[in-house]
Amino acid sequence: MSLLSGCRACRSENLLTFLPMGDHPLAQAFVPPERRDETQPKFPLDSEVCLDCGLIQVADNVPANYFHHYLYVPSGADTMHRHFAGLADHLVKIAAGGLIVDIGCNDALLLSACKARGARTLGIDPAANLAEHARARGVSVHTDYFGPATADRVREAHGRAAVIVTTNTFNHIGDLHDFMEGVQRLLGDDGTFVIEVPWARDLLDKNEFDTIYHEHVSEFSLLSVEKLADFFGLEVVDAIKLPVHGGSMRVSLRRRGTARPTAVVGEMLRQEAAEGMLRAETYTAFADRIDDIGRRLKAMLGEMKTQGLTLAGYGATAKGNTLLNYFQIGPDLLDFVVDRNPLKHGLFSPGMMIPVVGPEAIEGRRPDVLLVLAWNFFDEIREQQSAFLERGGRFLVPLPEPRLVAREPERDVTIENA
Ligand code: JHZ
Ligand code: ZN
Repeated sequence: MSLLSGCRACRSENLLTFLPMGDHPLAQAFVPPERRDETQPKFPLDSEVCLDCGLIQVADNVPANYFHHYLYVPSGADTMHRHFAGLADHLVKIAAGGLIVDIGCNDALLLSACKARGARTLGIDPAANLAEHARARGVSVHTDYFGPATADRVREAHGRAAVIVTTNTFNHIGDLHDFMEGVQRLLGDDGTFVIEVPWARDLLDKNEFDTIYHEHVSEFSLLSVEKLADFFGLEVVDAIKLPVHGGSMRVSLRRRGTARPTAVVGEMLRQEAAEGMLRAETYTAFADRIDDIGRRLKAMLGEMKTQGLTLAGYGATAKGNTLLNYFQIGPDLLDFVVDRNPLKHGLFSPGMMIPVVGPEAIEGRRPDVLLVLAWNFFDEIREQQSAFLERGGRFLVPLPEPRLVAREPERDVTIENA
């Protein structure tokens, strides 16, 4: 049974439910101590895929005002500072003095980099708390959800955009057609719309099921972006694969006929179809792999616990909460989860109710093993935590396959069967 009436991108009804994960709390609904005993609302998290365009999606259950106050900022990771500096170089070049609008600008990490390079910028984001951070960086933000009405208001006040960019936001959008209608109204005739999102191909190849949650209602194939764009007279003119967030893509769209698509676009579209992104078996095999990983991971954690080791998590991530809740890894296994973001300290992880504390607990409470819930930043975390590794601590990286990482690289082991 499908909770969606049709594909969010291409409107097809050819949907397959392939990973029914059951009811989950919202992935970033971290719980303050005074609400510990309340029952948390849960919503079905049942992944479906459109077999006509390869868009992986879940029904949009997030309450309407959910994004008005937001806990996540990209600035917590050095990797993202470097990444957005590179993107800013590109955007400023193609904007050529015109307005750059970032939809879902968060704390303006990207736009402040654009501004520093001399660009005219405007952020749009519904999170009032984050707009304050953005303004502190000197970036103006229009605080609202994006859609045709917001697009008209912004266009009236600032004119049309040379570049509209949206990073890790397009996958949060429940009504993609409404959003695209807004883009079409705000984008200049010669403008470029740049989308950065996790790429569904990487999700499938690297078992990244945990990046599916109620905020991430879609995981895009390039095929799905192309089909969606077509409804609005836009076309994909370039696509670049990126390493961030477990594998993403940067897709550039323009009004049809205003630029010739690069060869990469056709090649990537062909590959997606040829490599099974429109075949049911690809998704059922993926779901089987995930369940198998869950069994092995839990067995490993249980075994280490029996040995008397202290276990904790690294990264109070949204994706971590999908993984913890789906695999039922709770405070009986992990004593606490550390995270650098102070907004999350003192709270409990949604569902599993594991306490979140600052990274200093790694030295203070000396866990033996850290389950890496921010596996997308593992290189950065590993570098930072050299003292933990030096004293014999080990990381357990859950995906693509559960793997223990110790100080000497040769002691990395992939557990085939726990
Ligand atoms: P990170 C969020 O997902 C939510 P999450 C959201 N839906 C989205 O789209 C993606 O981001 C982009 C911490 N950290 O980026 C900081 C350390 O503590 O994987 C963050 O809280 N130490 C908007 O939550 C978390 O890990 C470190 O050294 O899954 C990483 O969160 C580093 C590098 C990070 O996103
Ligand atoms: Zn579709």
